Formats: sequence, structure tokens, C-alpha cells
Amino acid sequence: MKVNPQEYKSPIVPTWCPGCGNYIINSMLMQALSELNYHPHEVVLVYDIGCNGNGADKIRANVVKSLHGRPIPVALGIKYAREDLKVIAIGGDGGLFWEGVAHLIATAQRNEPIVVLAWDNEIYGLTTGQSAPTTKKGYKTPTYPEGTPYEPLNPIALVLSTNAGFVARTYTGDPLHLKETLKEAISYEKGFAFVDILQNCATYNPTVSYYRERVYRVKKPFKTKEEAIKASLSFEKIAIGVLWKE
Ligand SMILES: Cc1ncc(C[n+]2csc(CCOP(=O)(O)OP(=O)(O)O)c2C)c(N)n1
Ligand code: SF4
Repeated sequence: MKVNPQEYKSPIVPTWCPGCGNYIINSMLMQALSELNYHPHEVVLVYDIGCNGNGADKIRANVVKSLHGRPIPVALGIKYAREDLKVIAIGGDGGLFWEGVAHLIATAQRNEPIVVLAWDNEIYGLTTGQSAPTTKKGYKTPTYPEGTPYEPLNPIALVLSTNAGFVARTYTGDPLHLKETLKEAISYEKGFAFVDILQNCATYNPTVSYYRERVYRVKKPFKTKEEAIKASLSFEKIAIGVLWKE
């Protein structure tokens, strides 16, 4: 029998800002899991600290709110103990790409069998808008009032340079694309599945129209790593979809 998405519904009302992309990610995650016929008791979601981490009680499943930068090692420990469960680590761009970046690289390099979802709003959201690793050069924040001085980290190129089996990008401006991309990542059974979700931060970094003007859909994964890395490097035309699948 089909799993009803209502099984994932939490009684806790979200307190994200109006227009925050987290509403879309949270809702699409519930739909993706139910459409893949996972019941909540078969899923473990391990969150970072941050606005993303405040999603931990907005979904009814097995959840852990870990430490800042540490959802990946916690998720991996759970996966080693319970191979039968679908284990998903969730973090912001600050937590995953700065504080916890060593865990991301080491786990991806070993192609460990967990899913990692980056809720990438290109800003430190919860702590009120400081520059993060993916903040665009020149963007003014409380940490760099004159403009962020360096080029942003490219998470897709970073993970593509490891042995990760599955690498994808999507964005909160296209909820159906987001849901289908999550479904592909969660269904991947051959190792590490990474999704960079370009997420609107309505308060500190609104990006919906920026991405709407630039994204294009990749219909199937690139055949070679070289092609995938080359496509990932362009920020004028931004490829979304499954970019690499081993
Ligand atoms: C080790 C540690 N360093 C710093 C903090 C403070 N802190 C809490 S949330 C946060 C920002 C999180 O930003 P990001 O990971 O991008 O997530 P977002 O809030 O944007 O979802 C920081 C720096 C902390 N809780 N623990
Ligand atoms: S600060 Fe940004 S990421 Fe955090 S809840 Fe508000 S809109 Fe969302």
C-alpha cells in the first residue's frame, strides 16, 4: 500500500521567515520519502545546527539534531549500526562546507552509503547573515560590509573530485524538480549521494530570481567526470539535475 505523506506531518508549526526556501525543501522531502514508499520508522534524518536544523521537529521521522558541522559522522555511525535504514544527513552551507567540510570530503571519498542534502542558502542564516563558503563575491554581509572578498566555494566541483557515486543540484524555485532530484538521490543504493539544494534565504540572501534566470535542466547525468566538472564550473548558466551517477 502507498505511504501517505501525512505520516510525516509534524504537529510543530515552523518558524522560518515568510518566503524561506526551507518550507519547500521540508515539504518536498516528505513527499519524496512517501512516494518512494518509505514509512517514517524506516528513515533517519540527521540535522546540523542552523535554520536548516530547525527543520528537525517539522517532520515526523527518526530525527537527530547533531552538532554544528557534524551531521555526516553521526549519520554514518547510524548507518553502520542499522544498514536497513535510509539515513540522510542534512546541513547548511556553513555547517557542511566550512565547519564540517573534512567529514564531507572523507565520507564522499570513501563513497559511504548515506545521502547528504546541503540546504545551501549561501549564507549563515540562523546567526543573522554572515558570509559563508558559498556566498557570492562582492555580497555585503555583517562580516564583510564592503562585500565578501573571495570567490565562492563550488560544492558540486568539490564533491565531483571525490569518489562519490551520485552528485546532483536543484533549487527551491522549482519544487517539482527538487522533489524528483531528492527521489533519485534517496533511491541511489551504490554509495554516497550528494544534493546541493540552492535555497532561497528570504531575509539575508534572496536568490529566487537570480537562479530562475540562469538554471537549465540536465536531462541525464554526464557520461564523464570531466564533462560534469566542466558544467559545474559555470555560474552564468547553472546546470541542475543529476550531474553524475556511477
Ligand atoms: C561549533 C559551533 N560553531 C558555531 C555555532 C554557532 N552557529 C549556530 S547556527 C550557525 C550558522 C549556521 O549556518 P549554516 O550552516 O549555513 O545554516 P543555516 O542557518 O543557513 O541553515 C552558527 C555559526 C555553533 N552552534 N557551533
Ligand atoms: S534567516 Fe533565511 S534561512 Fe533562516 S529562516 Fe529566515 S529566510 Fe530561512
